[in-house]
Amino acid sequence: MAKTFGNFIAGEWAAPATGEYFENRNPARWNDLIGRFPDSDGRDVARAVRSAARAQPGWAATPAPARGDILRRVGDLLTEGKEVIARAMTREMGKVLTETRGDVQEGIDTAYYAASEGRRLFGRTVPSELRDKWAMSFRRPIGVAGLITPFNVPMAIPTWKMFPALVCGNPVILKPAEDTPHTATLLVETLLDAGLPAEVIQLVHGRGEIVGKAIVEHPGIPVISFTGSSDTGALVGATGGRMHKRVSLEMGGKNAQIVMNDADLDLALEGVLWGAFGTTGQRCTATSRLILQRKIHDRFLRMVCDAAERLRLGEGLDTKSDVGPLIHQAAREKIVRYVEAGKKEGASLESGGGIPRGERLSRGWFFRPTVFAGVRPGSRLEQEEIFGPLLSVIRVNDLAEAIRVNNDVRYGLSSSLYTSNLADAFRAMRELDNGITYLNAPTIGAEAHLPFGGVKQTGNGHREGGWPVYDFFSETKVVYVDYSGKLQRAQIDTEES
Ligand code: UN1
Repeated sequence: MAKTFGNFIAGEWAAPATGEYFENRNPARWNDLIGRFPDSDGRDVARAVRSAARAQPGWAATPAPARGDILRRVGDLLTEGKEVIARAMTREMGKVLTETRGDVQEGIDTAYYAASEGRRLFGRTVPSELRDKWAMSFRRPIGVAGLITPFNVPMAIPTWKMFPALVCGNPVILKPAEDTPHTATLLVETLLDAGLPAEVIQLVHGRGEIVGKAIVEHPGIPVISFTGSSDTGALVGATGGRMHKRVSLEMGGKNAQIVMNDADLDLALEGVLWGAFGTTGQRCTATSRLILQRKIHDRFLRMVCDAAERLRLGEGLDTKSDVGPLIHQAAREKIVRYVEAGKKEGASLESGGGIPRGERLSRGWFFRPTVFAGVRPGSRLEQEEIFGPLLSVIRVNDLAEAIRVNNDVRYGLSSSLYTSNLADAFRAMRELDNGITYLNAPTIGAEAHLPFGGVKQTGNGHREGGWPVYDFFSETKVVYVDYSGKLQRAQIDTEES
């Protein structure tokens, strides 16, 4: 009998108001039921907000270094539990164990960064333009933070949002993806074990269109951080705008790896395999376009296809597997539809393109690593975020054309350029229209202590990770202290001056 899990609201594990649950199954093996999780609704969100609001004054009054100390313990506990959490994550999400270990490691890195930030959270002191007057800024918490996170990086992405929000003094409500509720549960248990006051964290499981929507629309949640599709992000942003909320949106990508004639092709090959087929292509940073300069096009395409065919599909817990399944049936059906669209658009299917045969993989949502060549700039395959193991290859004449193709999409998360020409590298750094550019490295691999995010319809100007996220989760307060003993008027000319 599979376990029934609860929400974590008002300091205890609780059944949802609906009394309904949804099943969480292993995407590599449908008959493996992990557990039943709450199919919550707005009533659970409302209770969570009331509880978090109760916790807020006490948490805000806790010195930031002490808040950071709790996160250091979280980092220690995640380190101890890394293998157990990684295995649970692979079981519910599907990606291979090396990747789920990396996902937990990114949470650990984020915890230690946040812990040390508890001893910084810098404000500024600057000179006043007037005599005997002091001017400074410092940070205050905002209030209850609503965090809505996706399935593909089920530990790191919640920690990117949650740990800075907590260090800045805000209680949090987490709504994890309905595909990865178990990893979120393990994260919340870890925070509680580390000594976080219980009502400072609330976990509400359920569907985006019900629980996510209720969080976005609740007037008691002034700050929202969302990672997901650009379409849903637009709805979150619209509601946030109407309700004067602060909203951080991390959305789609259509990332390209560019390979120039002078590149180290073996290195570029390793990069594209990891970028395109790691996490089965289900990353916002996944390489979904490969832009090749004319002279190396045919040779490199062959190298990619040969290597893609050798990748071994399988359950993520099996150490021989390179590529796990897609997250669910609908995700796989979407890839099937894109393969059809690609063929209709006249692109040439060079490798993969179908569901693997054979008993071993028959109970999971597997799809073969797929490569299309001759993909036309502007076509659907070239423009739309696919979120699966499908790589579109485009041929170009020179760097200027490669940059144009890279930039000519609605998204702008990451890009990668393989070249040995220093001048080209610097030109591309400036002109590639993305939040992150990698030189001689794949489109994935962001580190926790640098800003993460993209331009255009990938984001709305905020960044996660690194230092800017601490600004997102705090209000800046400015204080002027006038100790001159007289009225001094800024900007007003006086007779003496
Ligand atoms: C995502 O693509 O959804 O850069 C986040 C990376 C990871 C984070 C990925 N550190 O690939």
